[in-house]
Amino acid sequence: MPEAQLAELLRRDFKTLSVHLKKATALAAKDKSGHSDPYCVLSIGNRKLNSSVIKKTLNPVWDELFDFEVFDDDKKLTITCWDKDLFGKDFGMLK
Ligand SMILES: [Ca+2]
Repeated sequence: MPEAQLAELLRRDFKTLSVHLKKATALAAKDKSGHSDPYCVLSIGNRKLNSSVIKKTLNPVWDELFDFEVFDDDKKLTITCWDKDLFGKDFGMLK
């Protein structure tokens, strides 16, 4: 971590937010097989963390823990669920 960035981190008052990503149910099927390979992107401000990919399911169970440094001006946690594909880009949001 660059020194300036570290100094900024120490100057600002932050707390740690622990997020427990448990599971999703009845996701849309994005692959021809009738399944999806879901993973989640969790973001607060400009910090992003990815969950693992659970292959070939519409009812993924992640049961993963994430720790975020949260500052006073952070307003929201966004969790977006995506389908992972081997070739090409991830193409869509699962709702
Ligand atoms: Ca896929």
